Amino acid sequence: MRIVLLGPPGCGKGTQAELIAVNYQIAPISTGDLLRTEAAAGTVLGRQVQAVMASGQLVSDNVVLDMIKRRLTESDTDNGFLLDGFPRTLAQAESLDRLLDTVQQPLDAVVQLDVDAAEIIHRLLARGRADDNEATILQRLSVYEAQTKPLSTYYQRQGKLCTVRGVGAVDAIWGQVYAALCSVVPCTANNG
Ligand code: B4P
Repeated sequence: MRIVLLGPPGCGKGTQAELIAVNYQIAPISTGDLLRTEAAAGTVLGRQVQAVMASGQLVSDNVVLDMIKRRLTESDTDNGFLLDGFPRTLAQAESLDRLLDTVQQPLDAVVQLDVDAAEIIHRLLARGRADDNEATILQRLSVYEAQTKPLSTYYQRQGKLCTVRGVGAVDAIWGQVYAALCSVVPCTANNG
């Protein structure tokens, strides 16, 4: 299974990504986590990444694409992968499609989690990560609307988009995500 998880910041991507990865036994890949690891390493690139993330803007497509290309060559992705927070721009989505076309392993499904802005602000202020202050959250939401939201139409046209409302208990949302994935590909997960 090759799956993309789409949705605004704080919609529960990280939470549902873990459940999908465990149940389908595929590699969870979060570009946010990869970028935070780079930032924590304190390299020149890491310091640049840290500043961009703190501002609520997106890190450049080239940096993110290089990371993803390297990560997808690792052997734990042989059985499939779940991309959490990638792609976030049309250019990233098109590059991913080209990359997967060359190995004849197209995406199976794209799951979009829908959560309204008020709930997102409430959740992220409660989480309190370095980029979870109100000004940065509003900036991230506006970047999402402008640059990432158009990806729903992109994947809808490919017939791969499933949308799930991401509000309520985590387990109940997972049940809907699983049902949505089963409507696209036969149910093979161990949905315990
Ligand atoms: P990310 O790390 O992807 O952060 P995020 O969008 O805020 O999502 P996250 O996964 O953390 O939140 P989640 O919904 O799981 O990106 C951070 C930054 O990295 C970006 O702003 C950007 O600068 C950069 N970046 C990342 N990918 C990039 C790319 N491809 N291109 C360019 N730049 C990129 O969880 C949020 C909170 O909600 C948690 O506290 C969780 O416990 C809670 N929650 C989850 N489900 C819930 C539920 N059902 N009810 C209540 N709370 C819930």
